[in-house]
Amino acid sequence: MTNFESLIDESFVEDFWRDGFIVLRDVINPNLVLSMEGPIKRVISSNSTDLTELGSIVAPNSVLSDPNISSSEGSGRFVAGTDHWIDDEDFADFACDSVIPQIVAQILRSDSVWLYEDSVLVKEPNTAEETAFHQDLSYFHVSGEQVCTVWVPLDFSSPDTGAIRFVKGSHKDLTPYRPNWFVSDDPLPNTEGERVPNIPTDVVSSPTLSLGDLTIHHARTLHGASANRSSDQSRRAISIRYCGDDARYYLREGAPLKPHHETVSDGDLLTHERCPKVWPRT
Ligand SMILES: O=C(O)CCC(=O)C(=O)O
Repeated sequence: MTNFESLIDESFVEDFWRDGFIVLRDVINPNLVLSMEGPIKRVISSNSTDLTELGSIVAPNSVLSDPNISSSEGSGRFVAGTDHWIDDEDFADFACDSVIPQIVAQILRSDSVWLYEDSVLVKEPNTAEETAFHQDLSYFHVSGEQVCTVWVPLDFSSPDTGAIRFVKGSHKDLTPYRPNWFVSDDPLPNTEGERVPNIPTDVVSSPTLSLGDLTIHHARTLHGASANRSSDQSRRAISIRYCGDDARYYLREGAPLKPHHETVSDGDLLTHERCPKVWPRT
């Protein structure tokens, strides 16, 4: 595989395949990450109505119909959207032309990398909603081992301010778990698999992240995120899902469909323009 220059130490690749997630510190230019503040504001505020009409301002995996997932307890909102790269050049550049695809190729040990989708996830100050534990693969219409999510925070994120958290090693559990509503652990209707079990706190890793850091988790890794208890700091993140060489389309009953999924069949290569190849760059 890969004959391009390594951007990260090989030990991170081993950690990813052993633990199902990694934390990479200082790997992406903070100015580039901060340059996404405006685009995030734009898609969350100005596009929310349009995207809601399109059914795509929803939770990151396109399952919630309400664009503003408000906590009943906190005053903050949890706002999320997907597939901004399709219409927004800033998101396309970030997902396709930043350093991220090359890092993903190395982590996935893959010659090529395809973009599956991007998401924006904002937990405003005082958002009481936790992100329920879930497994990304169960929302994706793909199969394969080389599938992952990159989570890039724009704000300092800790267990008190909405940090992403992972169940270490859970990618090795081959049980398919049903996708849930993202802010509730109720499974989506008509989906296959087991319900995500209750997760004991002592098996959860909840890294504290700063600007320039990112995490990468395997698509089978169980993960969620804490509430944002800060009274004055948002927790903004961009989450990008990528596939490697062994990924093939695989349609999952009940999981949210994107328009192009109507045109693909199980076993197809990811050659559709809505799943662009982002590494190597041509
Ligand atoms: O940011 C969050 O609250 C959860 C992120 C997540 O689950 C994901 O990006 O897959």
